[in-house]
Amino acid sequence: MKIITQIVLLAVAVLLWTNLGLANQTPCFEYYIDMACGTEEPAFMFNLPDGSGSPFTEAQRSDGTFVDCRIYLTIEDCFGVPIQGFPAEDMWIQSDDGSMVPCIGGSNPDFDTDETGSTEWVDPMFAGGSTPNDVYIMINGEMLFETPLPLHFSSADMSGDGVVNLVDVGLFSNAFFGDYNFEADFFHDGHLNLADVGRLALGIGDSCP
Ligand SMILES: [Ca+2]
Ligand SMILES: [Ca+2]
Repeated sequence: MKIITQIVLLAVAVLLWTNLGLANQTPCFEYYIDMACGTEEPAFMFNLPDGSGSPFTEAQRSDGTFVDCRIYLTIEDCFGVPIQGFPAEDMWIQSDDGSMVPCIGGSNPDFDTDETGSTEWVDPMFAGGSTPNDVYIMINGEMLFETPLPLHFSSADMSGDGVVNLVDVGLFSNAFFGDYNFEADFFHDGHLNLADVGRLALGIGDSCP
């Protein structure tokens, strides 16, 4: 696995993992996150509710440059033994203010942790709403790290109701004309133009599964 840039983030957390029948114990887990694009610069992704938006490998910098921002998460116990089979459904990405609205399961990683204790976010999320603010990785409802991911999301489902329809076209129109608005910069290059309209057009009619 080629990891271009290593991060930084390491935490030790204690969870009750009832799936292992350990509800009366407190197994110790260590979590490691790597992001291929590093954490120094923000990156932006475009989501659609049907999962046809940007994969994490096609995030964009502020100037529109494409960048691979896939996320690797590894879980080990406190003896360094990989935790295999940790359910993808118990891990997700969440915005701190709820402004990014995933479909059910729409921001989980791509698979349960494998034999190395690892999973990845590569496939596009299924989501609406937008996140100029901070987003975090959650494990069983707990924030994994206090450091936010350097990722921001926009979506043609601007209303965040799980479908792209005329309501969103109206919201886009309001955001498109006037001062620059991050929420309408679907092809994220710092400008609102036909590339953004094109991404809206591609999304019209899409809905959560
Ligand atoms: Ca909508
Ligand atoms: Ca743009």
